[in-house]
This record gives sequence, structure tokens and C-alpha cells, in this order.
Amino acid sequence: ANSSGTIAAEPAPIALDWSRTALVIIDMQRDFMEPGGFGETLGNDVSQLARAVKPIAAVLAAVRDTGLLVVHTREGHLPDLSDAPPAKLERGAPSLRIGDPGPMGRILIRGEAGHDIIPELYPLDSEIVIDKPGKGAFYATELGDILQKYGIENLLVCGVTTEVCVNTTVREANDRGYRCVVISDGCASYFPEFHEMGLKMIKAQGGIFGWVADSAAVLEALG
Ligand code: C5J
Repeated sequence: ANSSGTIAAEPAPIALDWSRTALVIIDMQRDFMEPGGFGETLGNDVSQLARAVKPIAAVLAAVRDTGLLVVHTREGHLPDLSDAPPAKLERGAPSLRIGDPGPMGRILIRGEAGHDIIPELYPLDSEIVIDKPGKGAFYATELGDILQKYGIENLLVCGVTTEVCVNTTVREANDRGYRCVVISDGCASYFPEFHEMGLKMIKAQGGIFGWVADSAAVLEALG
């Protein structure tokens, strides 16, 4: 890996020691990205998320070349739903509930086709995959221990959706002392205005939760 690179980020440029930096790709699962999955059952237009795929693929390729730690996350539940709180299971009026059989298998259940990561961003065997029951990637997972083991201090964060799982994870990470750089065009939301505001919330007040940079700036810094 390069020893360090400065990313042209907002609210200010940030220099990262690549040896202490991981790429975290949040929930790029078929259940959120494709028709017939969890996202669509909630009434969302899943085509809104497609724009994040190419920027993430470009950063992932560069990061693989540089040798950074890569972490993929997946939101989902055990087949017996024992890790899904009733408050989550009973929420709203979806066309299919978590655990119901859908066109890509049971909705948001580990091991089902819909729960897996989209082919364009599929993890290599050497990469880390974190299965999480909640929106944040630290809650009830081994992520904190793994990052500590690898000496990670900085996270490049991307994925879906900007204001839900990306924001929750960044807030959890920020409280744990990680510097988070969110890749703006590598995130997306079913609601474009929430995407916009979700990014603004991170970088406001001098970077209250972290930094925001586009994929071009991250690629430039990776060299
Ligand atoms: C949502 C996520 N939006 N991965 N999950 O329910 O952001």
C-alpha cells in the first residue's frame, strides 16, 4: 500500500495512512438493489440505488490493487428470526414481511439469494463479510474486534442507503474513534433528498461525524 494519501474531502482535505484504513461497503445486497427484494416490498423505487454501483466498483478495484482491508456488510436475519426484534418485524405495511418467501428467497434472511451481495461487487474469499441484524455495522457484530485486530483507524464508507445503514454505521464508527470518509457517489438512497441531506449531516459543523469525498477524489488519493 501507499504510505499515505490526501483526499480532497469536505469539510477539509484529510490525509490517511492507508495501512490503517479499510474500505467498508454497506449492504450492496440484491434485497435492496433489485426488484422483488426487501427494499421494493417497503414500497421503494429500487432503480434509485443503481447509480452507486460503478463508483463503488472503481474504488473497490483500486483498493484491491493497493491492498487495503475490504469489509462488506449485509443486513439480514437468521432463518428462525431469533435475531430480529418484533418491533422490526411488525413495522409498517410491506407487501412481504421479513422472512416471507419472495422471488429471491425469504426476504432479508441469511443464505437466501436476495440477501447476498450483487455480482458486480461480490466479495473475494480473502475479504471480510459482516452479517448484521441492524442498520449499524457495529451493533451485534464482530466488526469492532476485527478492525482493532487489523489496527484500523480510518474507514472509507460507501453503500446503501445513505441516510439509513451508511449514516448509522458512520455514527457508530465516529463514536468509536474512527475517521470516516464517506464516498458521496458511492452511496445512494431511495429518496434523493435524503441522500443529499444524509451527506450534509456528516460533513456539517466541521465534520461532526466525518468527511465526504467523491470517488474521483478517493481514486486520486489512492494513486
Ligand atoms: C435499509 C439499509 N434502508 N441497508 N437498510 O433498510 O440502509
